[in-house]
Amino acid sequence: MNPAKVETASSTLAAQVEKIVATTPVGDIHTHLYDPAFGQLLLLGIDDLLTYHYLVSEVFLYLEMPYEKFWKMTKTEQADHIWKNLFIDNSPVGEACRGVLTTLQKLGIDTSARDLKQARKFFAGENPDKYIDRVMEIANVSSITMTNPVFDDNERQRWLAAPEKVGGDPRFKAVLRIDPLLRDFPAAAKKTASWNYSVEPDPSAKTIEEARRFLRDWIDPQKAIHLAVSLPPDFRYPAAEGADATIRAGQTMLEKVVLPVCAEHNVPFAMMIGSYLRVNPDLREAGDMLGKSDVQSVVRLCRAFPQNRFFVTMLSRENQHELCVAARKFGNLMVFGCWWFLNNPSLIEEIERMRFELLNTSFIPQHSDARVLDQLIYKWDHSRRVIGKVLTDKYQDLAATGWPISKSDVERDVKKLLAENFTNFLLG
Ligand code: FIX
Ligand code: ZN
Repeated sequence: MNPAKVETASSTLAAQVEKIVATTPVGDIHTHLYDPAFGQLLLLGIDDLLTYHYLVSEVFLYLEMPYEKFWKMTKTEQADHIWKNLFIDNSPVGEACRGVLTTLQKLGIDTSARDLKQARKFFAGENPDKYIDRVMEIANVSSITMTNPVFDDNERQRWLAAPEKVGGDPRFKAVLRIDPLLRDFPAAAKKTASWNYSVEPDPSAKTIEEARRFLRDWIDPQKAIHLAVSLPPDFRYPAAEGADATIRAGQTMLEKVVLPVCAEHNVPFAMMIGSYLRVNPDLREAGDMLGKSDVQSVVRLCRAFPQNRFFVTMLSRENQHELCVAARKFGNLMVFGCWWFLNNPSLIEEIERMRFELLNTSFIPQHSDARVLDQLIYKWDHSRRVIGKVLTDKYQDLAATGWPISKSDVERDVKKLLAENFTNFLLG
């Protein structure tokens, strides 16, 4: 039967694409959310939304306040302070501010009241488990991928204390996050040694074998769907001549431990490259920033490890074009997301246009990086609008060549972009 021919009049096509993008469930491939079994690690509600580290750094744009004075406030006091300075005394035009308002509005809270009373009343006594379903439904998110940093004691203890409880929620998928292993091996070696692995700061054959055992001991109980790391802009593969022992040890861990264990478990390795941590330590989690990274290091890894699959996102706008071209060269490289400081409509639009033009529909346009459950609502609403707009433009370019766009074409493409490119790449 002839697929229903979607009118290519731009308004009809745009409406069709917008609807399909809005109603296609998304698998969110990278968040910092937790299933309810992790207790207070799962953040939700207006005070967590307002004290999101993006807004913490932004509130200091307006007000010279001693950092310690802010950090001494309670979470509610911090939220009030941020609300007053970023929403009331100044228009909340920033993306993170806008996001709070989109979320409240979609939850049915009257933002025109411009006060927090109604919002606080709404969230009081929310049952996290039921609320997760509600947020996933509003955001149309079918699966939430967590970030599970095994070197973080708070998180690690929860896995060890109740392995049958945490990580068992089908709405959430676990990812084994291993930053210290590659960024600060001496510290990672000390910790793993304290956990009864014979791992020493100097990566001997024994250390390599024990570090592999350590990863194997976590991948399986976590049912980790892949391993992940964030790397600084100066990450290089191979390490530069004369690189210090820590950098060389990190490379050994990557080559001899992480990638072999990923390959044997047939799981991808996700590299998020470009974050300088705590450039302003007084801002704590809000104190990180970006730098331009080296795409050729990604190219060399994809070439040297054809048996591995790599999810890669980079934090610098300046890396995006080269990373797209790298993805054209390697089938084991999957580009994903508009990460962190790129998760703004103007940059999402630029990056997605570039990707459609260079990669067709063979990439993962976005992830939320949500740290607070309710953020799923705004992060996906805002991103779907831009992705839909760009995709419509691309279909209109096709229509102009006489190529008919059917509804089932659009449904097929959007399902790949929002879900199947991820799940298929996981399976290899
Ligand atoms: O390394 C990461 O996973 C980053 O996404 C986070 O560290 C960062 O704080 C963040 O949440 C950005 O959106
Ligand atoms: Zn993240």
